[in-house]
Amino acid sequence: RRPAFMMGRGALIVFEGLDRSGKSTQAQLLARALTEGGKDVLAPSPVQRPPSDDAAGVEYVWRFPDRSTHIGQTLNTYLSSKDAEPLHPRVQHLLFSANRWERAEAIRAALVAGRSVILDRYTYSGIVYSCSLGLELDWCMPPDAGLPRPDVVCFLSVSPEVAARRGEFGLERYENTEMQRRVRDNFERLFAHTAVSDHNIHNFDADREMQAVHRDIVELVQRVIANVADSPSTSV
Ligand code: DGP
Ligand code: NA
Ligand code: NA
Repeated sequence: RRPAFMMGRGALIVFEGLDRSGKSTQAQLLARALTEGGKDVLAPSPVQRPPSDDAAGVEYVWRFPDRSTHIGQTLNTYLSSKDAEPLHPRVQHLLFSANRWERAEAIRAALVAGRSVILDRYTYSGIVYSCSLGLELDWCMPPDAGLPRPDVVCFLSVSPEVAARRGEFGLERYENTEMQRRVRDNFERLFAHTAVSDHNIHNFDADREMQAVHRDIVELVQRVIANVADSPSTSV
């Protein structure tokens, strides 16, 4: 590895998609591929841990919601328990956004240190799930304004048929066909919005087998990492 002062910044790589689109699997496969290829990454793994100086070659979870923080635990209780205290959609939205802000500085610090960061869900899920609960797109976007802007967004597109074959929905809130259909429509709406359409969003046909999807993602991300090295990190 080159010493940090000789390296350009890292890339912010975001995975988005419906529940059961394979985001977590692809994020982990990518992290492993980049790490083995000598790239310095902060990335998803089954265990959620904060970043540290010895992160090189080690896989980390950067999954939103990050359920390990105080706010994350509130969200976890709400998502996983049917008889949790009700949370108004606007309150939920601000908590999910705050949960991303809790990690903003650490993400930026990693990028500046030349380490790429892989995120399993980010602002796009945040906006889209909240819109699917009936909130207005233009109300949902401002709380995330100023968060580190992704260098690439990998959207894993899965058909309802294939998603259904991947097993029953879990027991969590929002894992039902009706909600997922709204979420899919709202991802389309958001990606067409002028504030977002120039983000580097790529669709991957995630109906294909895991390794085929993975190969396409690695090819794209390696180009992105090479290109961002000399450019400053910006904000959403
Ligand atoms: P996951 O841990 O990836 O299974 O995500 C948990 C659930 O929370 C999933 O159904 C998507 C939803 N979600 C993720 N981020 C947000 C957000 O910012 N706002 C809302 N309302 N829902 C979110
Ligand atoms: Na889920
Ligand atoms: Na996931």
